[in-house]
Amino acid sequence: MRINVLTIFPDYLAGPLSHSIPGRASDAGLVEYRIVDLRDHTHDRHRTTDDEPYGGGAGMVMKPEPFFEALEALDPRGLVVALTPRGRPFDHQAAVRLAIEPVITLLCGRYKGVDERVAEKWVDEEISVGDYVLSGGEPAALVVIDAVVRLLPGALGDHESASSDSFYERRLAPPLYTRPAEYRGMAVPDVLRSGDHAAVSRWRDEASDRLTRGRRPDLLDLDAAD
Ligand code: J9N
Repeated sequence: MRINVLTIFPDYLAGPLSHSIPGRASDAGLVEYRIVDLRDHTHDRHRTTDDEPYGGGAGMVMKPEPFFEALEALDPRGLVVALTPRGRPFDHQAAVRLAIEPVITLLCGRYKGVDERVAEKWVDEEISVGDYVLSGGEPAALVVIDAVVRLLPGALGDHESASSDSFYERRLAPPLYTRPAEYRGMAVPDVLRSGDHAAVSRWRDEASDRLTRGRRPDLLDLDAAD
């Protein structure tokens, strides 16, 4: 898979994409990140990427030209996705949809926004990572990339599994324990140390159920599950 990212902060993305699962996946050749600096697609001395909004108001708006020219220079572009609070809420299902694309291009703007003509001409899909305001699309792009890349075949090690993650089957993952069996007076549930795999499986299932019903009953709503 190839993931292109258009941003005015290319350095912001480099660290996270070189670490953990996104970093290992790229080392293994499962994914290639191409980070495009929008300032490389400006023509003035100050490498200007924003300007005042027509109609007035506070804050600056990102100019269309750097996005247009950066996108025109990209081949292939694949599915073009803009990160924005007005987008469709990002979830596991959206990550699965993106993970089957051979190429995606993520557009990072700043909060006040991007000239609407960019969306009109180029954007296939708008995604929001949550109902809160970020200063720019970069952290949202990293969220999307991490969730997508861990779904690529071979991205997770032998001791990891996407199928036991929360949300894989619209339920929260059960609590986990490791050694020591007792720590500061707090014991690991006996059943997990019993060696009875069926009993362990039952306990985890019930714990998952209790957690999901208590904290995220919306996940159990069948209408929302398609
Ligand atoms: N969900 C979400 C996206 C954002 C952005 S995109 C660009 C700036 C801010 N905030 N919240």
